[in-house]
Amino acid sequence: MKNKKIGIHRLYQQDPQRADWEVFGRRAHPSTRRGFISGLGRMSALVGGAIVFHRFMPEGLIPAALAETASPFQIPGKDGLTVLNDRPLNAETPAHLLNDDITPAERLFIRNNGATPTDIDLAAWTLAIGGESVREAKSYTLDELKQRFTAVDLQLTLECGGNGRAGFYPPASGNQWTYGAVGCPQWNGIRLRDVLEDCGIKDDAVYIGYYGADTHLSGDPNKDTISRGVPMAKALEDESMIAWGLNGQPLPLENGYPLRLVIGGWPGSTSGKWLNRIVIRNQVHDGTKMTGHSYRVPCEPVAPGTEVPAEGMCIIESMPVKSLITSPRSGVQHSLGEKLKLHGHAWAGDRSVKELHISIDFGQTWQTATLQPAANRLAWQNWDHEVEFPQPGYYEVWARAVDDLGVSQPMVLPGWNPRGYLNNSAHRIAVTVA
Ligand SMILES: Nc1nc2c(c(=O)[nH]1)N[C@H]1C(S)=C(S)[C@@H](COP(=O)(O)O)O[C@H]1N2
Ligand SMILES: [Mo]
Repeated sequence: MKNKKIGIHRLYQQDPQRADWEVFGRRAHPSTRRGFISGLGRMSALVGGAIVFHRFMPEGLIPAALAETASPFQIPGKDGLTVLNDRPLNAETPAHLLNDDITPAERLFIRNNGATPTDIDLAAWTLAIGGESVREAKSYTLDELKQRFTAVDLQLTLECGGNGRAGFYPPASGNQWTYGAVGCPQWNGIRLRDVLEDCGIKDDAVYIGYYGADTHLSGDPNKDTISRGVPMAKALEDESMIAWGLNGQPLPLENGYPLRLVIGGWPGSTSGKWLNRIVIRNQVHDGTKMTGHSYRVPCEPVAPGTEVPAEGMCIIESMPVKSLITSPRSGVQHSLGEKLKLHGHAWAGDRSVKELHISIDFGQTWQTATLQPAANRLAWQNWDHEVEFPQPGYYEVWARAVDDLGVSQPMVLPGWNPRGYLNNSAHRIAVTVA
């Protein structure tokens, strides 16, 4: 059955008590049928303060703080994100709010497949390493991870495989991401490789898989939300991280607090959040959303709208070359005779970006922007440029990146695929010159 995604109001109309549990993890106390036994923290965070009289709050009541808006969630610690779905929570960042070279925590998108874990106990949190191909299964507390392994700080680009899905036609179901399911903060943690090698990797190891503490929307504790992974070669790269920090602060709750994987340059879905277990597999990991059509594209190009059997679908590995114009904001009014300063970022999965081209005449001519090297491998590269306009009127500024193997972003939609992944068509902004 298809996982149906509905908003908070519909959910409460259908079954208010169940909605309490699914949205907030809230359960009434069984003896009194009043008050909360769990979920209070989550509800308090969302309404913006402790609920003083929670003992008397009826079951199945949407808090007024959330009930009055169509998109009710004030996501704690986030600023300016566009909420695409509140169950599971999915929110993207408008391009102009991604202008920082290092993405601030409050501007990093959120892509959840299930319910965010509640009541996280840092002292009790462990990361278990297991699977068929581990020599010695081990478990580490957060303190042990911090003490035993070399600290690493890296800026790594995280982009959802479905970023840009909204552009596909025929449309693909799923979150209709436009441009903002991407960010490049600095991550603080350790190398995944160091932990895997501490346990020992058997010769037949092929893949790793992750598991996290988030829960399935059905409430069924036996179902995983998502459990994906990467081939050993990617897992063992210098930049593949287990992170507890983002820009020097603990990870935001919705971005995986207290521990996550960060696999730079690959679909965001490989960067497991709320990480509590890694398995070293002797076969391609077959966890939830590793198989079928999830995070896969047709192995051979297909005509738009084609139904592709599961056998014809291949796992997405490196993300393609892509760029954003983050300043100015689309729709800006500009004065004739003045130069317009442009700024943005470009990235290319496992590759680097070689050139960034700008057009103000719908692609007739292209100018070359100044492109900075990456802070480290797998971090996005910043670019700057200035343009002048010949006369008053409406213009579009287009940006197009080219990777180190000479592969360019397309202007139009790239290969259509059933789930709407990997749309890396060029970003453009509107400018009115007066
Ligand atoms: N445990 C867990 N890990 C997860 C997910 C999830 O739902 N649960 N979503 C994945 C997907 S599809 C993406 S794109 C990234 C998003 O990371 P972010 O929410 O920190 O931006 O996390 C990945 N890791
Ligand atoms: Mo994703």
